[in-house]
Amino acid sequence: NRAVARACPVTVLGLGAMGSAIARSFLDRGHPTTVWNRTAAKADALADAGATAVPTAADAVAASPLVVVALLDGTAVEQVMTSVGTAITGRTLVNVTSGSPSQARANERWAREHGAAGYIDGNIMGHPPCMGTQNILLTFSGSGSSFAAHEGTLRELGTVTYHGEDPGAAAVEFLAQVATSYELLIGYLHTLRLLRAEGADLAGFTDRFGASLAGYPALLTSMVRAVESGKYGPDLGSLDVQAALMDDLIGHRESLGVESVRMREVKKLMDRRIADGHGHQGFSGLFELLAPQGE
Ligand code: FVH
Repeated sequence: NRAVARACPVTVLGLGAMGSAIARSFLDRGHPTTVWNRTAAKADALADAGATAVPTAADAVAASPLVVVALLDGTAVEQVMTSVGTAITGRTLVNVTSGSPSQARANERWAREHGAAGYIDGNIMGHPPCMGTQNILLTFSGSGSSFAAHEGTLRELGTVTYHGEDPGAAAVEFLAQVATSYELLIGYLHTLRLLRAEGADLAGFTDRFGASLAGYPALLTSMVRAVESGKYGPDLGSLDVQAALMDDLIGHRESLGVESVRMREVKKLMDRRIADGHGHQGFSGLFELLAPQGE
């Protein structure tokens, strides 16, 4: 119930951009909030706003049943947790520091071995000033009972999805989301280079491309169906036709001196697939060439 969730005391370890925004959000919603940061001065503004700043991470953990960790990276989490030790006993540890699935699973083991009530791994997408709004996306996984106990409090931070008991699952989702964005955005930057070299209207193109993204969910759905079934229809046209188009795209980039390494890599994959006798299939079929080595 929200009244209970609002009253739950919370501790935030790490008061960088993200940790400060989280602590501020909890304070704004009436949670008794204890904070700790390696550089103590970063707690001053939050203390002025009503948080309790304490000198050690162990003191901070002892103060609340729910402990949120927002540090730079996995190494920082390891160092701070080592200093916390058994003070974590009986507390629920929510780590929203970005990291790998294996780090998340190791953190869960550490928390269990030190008597924590539960471990929840989290990842955040969004800008710290948006904390406490639906524009912040939080993915969590780990102890289901701990998540159920603190779901109300965690949902106050933004739009939450829970990915099950595997503590590594939230990191899998986060890394997949971020990687896909980077792949898309580097393609977009390449295109802006090309458009600038052509003297075209970059902003106008961006508006049109943005509008075309509305068609992507249907395309992605058809691609994932092809990948899951192993039946690769001619999604964007047959590879035979697409490969010829790729030659034009690469030639255009190179004629303008725009870097084309990644596009050449895609073309190589198409050529391999065609050479293997799959030229009638679509782009999705390249999935077959992206397996981890040895698979
Ligand atoms: N800020 C963002 O936009 C992104 C959004 C996506 C997710 N990330 C992840 O959130 C984690 C925290 O990021 P941050 O933006 O808060 O990072 P900083 O502002 O640089 O603050 C880092 C805090 O970590 C403390 N710290 C670093 N190393 C140690 C250590 N060895 N021992 C103890 N604390 C450590 C640092 O303390 P100090 O330098 O102030 O003393 C800050 O409190 C991160 O995983 C992002 O990937 C944010």
